[in-house]
This record gives sequence, structure tokens and C-alpha cells, in this order.
Amino acid sequence: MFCATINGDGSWTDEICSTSFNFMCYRDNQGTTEYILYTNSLKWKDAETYCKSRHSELVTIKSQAENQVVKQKANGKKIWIGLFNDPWLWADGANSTYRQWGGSDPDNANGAQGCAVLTPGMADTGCTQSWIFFCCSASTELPISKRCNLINTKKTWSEAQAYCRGMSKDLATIYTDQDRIDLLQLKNGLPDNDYPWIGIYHSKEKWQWTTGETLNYSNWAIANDCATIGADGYWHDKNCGEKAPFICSADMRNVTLVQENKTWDEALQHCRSEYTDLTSIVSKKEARLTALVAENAQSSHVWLGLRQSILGNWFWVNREPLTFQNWSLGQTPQCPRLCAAISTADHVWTPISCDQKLNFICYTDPNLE
Ligand SMILES: [Ca+2]
Repeated sequence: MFCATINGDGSWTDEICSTSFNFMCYRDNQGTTEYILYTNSLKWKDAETYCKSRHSELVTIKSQAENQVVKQKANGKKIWIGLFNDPWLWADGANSTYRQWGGSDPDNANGAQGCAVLTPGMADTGCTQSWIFFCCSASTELPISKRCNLINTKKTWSEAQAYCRGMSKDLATIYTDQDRIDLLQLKNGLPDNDYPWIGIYHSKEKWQWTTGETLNYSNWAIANDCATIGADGYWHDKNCGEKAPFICSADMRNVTLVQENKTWDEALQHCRSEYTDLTSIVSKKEARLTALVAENAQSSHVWLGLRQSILGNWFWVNREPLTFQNWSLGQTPQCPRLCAAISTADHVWTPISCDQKLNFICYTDPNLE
């Protein structure tokens, strides 16, 4: 999942949602739009919840004019806007950002878990399994307990959806934690391990506003940091959207996800014999690339080439400098002799006992081959 910010210059960029930024809420007050800038830094989801608790929404931008207004109100700050990108979509097209994944889910175990059940949190599982399910009518004025009912017959996810749609209903969309608790009430009396399907499924990544409005206007930053080399031998910076002749080189790290579970030491050995080393991450760009690669892992976390010395300081085993960090706790963990893995769910780095067996990412440095 990625979330979007508007930057000081009015352009937008996608960011890791667990990063903290300032944010802006807005609401319609008798025909006038009120924008309120909050200069405390929150993670995207917390910012969204904060706005909602004040009868407003994270700001939505639907035109160049609105973009200009928000940019001015933000006063040069980089702030979260109500735009997010998650491959998990609700089947009825709802814009609910509610996710209550349990444990390490969604882990896409065995590479084939595109649907989800209530366990009582959310768990991703294979769509061709057969489970009971809820059918819900769309009228969101009614509480979920009034508009949903439990169908105590086991069907695959698509059969269950077809069954609900046959009654002009759909599989359940969950908006709040209370919705989830109310749904669990509806299956009271059934065994705990009769998990009902819910209407969320894994699709293609799609940018959507938290308000459910479609993305018709956007203003993504065009990276202006590309360069050409001229006949004069000097470099010239150029807008990356422009066309120019090119030379290929291997300055983008060539990484490989190994879908085998090994301890950190075993993973290191494997990378050093088959590739160059366990991978390191030295920039935000590399963090993103690595996060995308990690999403295909069969373990909840993926080893990086980062570990602690006996004294507790973290270092990349390939001796690259620790210039960029993305710890889950927001600060460098202190207890010594752990190894670091990237979470496949939210891409943050987590210190884990080096004996755990996880997938891992190696890289190849062509200069060392
Ligand atoms: Ca799972």
C-alpha cells in the first residue's frame, strides 16, 4: 500500500504509508470548503482517522484550481492527502480503508491467497476454498447487523459473491472496527474456525480517494533529476519526461528474491555463493524497489543484509553506509545481535532473531563478477 502527499511545489508523490507527515483535513461547511492544516506528523492511516473523528476527511483534490488552494494552505509543507493505493479492493466498489489484517497477513501463502475471511481479524486465503459468508444490502444508513445476514452454506469466494448478487446484495464491506465486531456477532454459536468470507479481494493496484471519488485529476511529480551527457562532454539536467538517446548500464541494483526460508546466516551464504551478497538499501528509491520485490515473498518478512554488531550498532554486511533507514518503530532498535528484515505487508524494517527462517533478497554486482 502506498499513500500520496502533495509537496511544497504542488506536485504529488507516493510515499510509504507508515511514514509520518503533516496533513490537511477538509469539510464542506454550508457550501464553503474549510481546509485545516495540522502541523503534527502522523502516519497516513492515523491522519485519516484524525480527520474523520472531526467530521472531516483527509483533503481531496479534484482540479488544478483545488490543487493550487491546497498548496497555498499547506504553506510549503509536504502533507498527506486522502489518496491511497492498495491492491486489496472491496467487491462492491466501496472506498473503505478499513483493514484489520491479523498476524503476518496478508502473506499470500503458497502464492495463491487472493481472497479474505474474518478470523476474527482479516486473513488472506485461497479463493477456491469453501467458507460460509455474509450477504449485505448496500444501504449504509442501516447498521451492518441489519443489512447483512449470515449464509451458513460453504461456497468458494466467487460462488458466494454470485449468490449474494443474485439477491441484489454483495459480500460484506467493513468500514469500522464496530462493523467487524457486529459481523462476528452474526455468526455467534458457530464454531470459531468457521471463517466467513468478506468482500475484500486482491486486484491490481489502484489509486483511490478515501471519499470514494474517482481519480480524474492528478499532479504527480515529474522527476526533473535526469541527466544527459552532451557532445561537449558536460552533463545537462533534463526533464525525465523528455526523449533522448540512451546508454544502458547497471547502476540500478540487480536484486533477486529467493523464495526459500533460511536463517539469516544461511541466506548470507546462499547470496554470497550464487550472487554477490544479501541486498542493502541506501536510498528511498531502492527502498521502494526492494519493497515491491519483497511483496512476492512467501514469508511475512524478508531478510536484508543488515545486522547488529555485538555492541548493538547496525551495519550493512556489504559495507555500504547506513544512509537510509525505515524502522518499524520509527527509531533504530537497540537490543544487540539481531538481524533486519523488511515486512512484505507494510515495507518497514523489523529487527528479528537471526535464527528465524525467512525468504531473502540477494543482489548481483556485475562489476564483481
Ligand atoms: Ca494468509
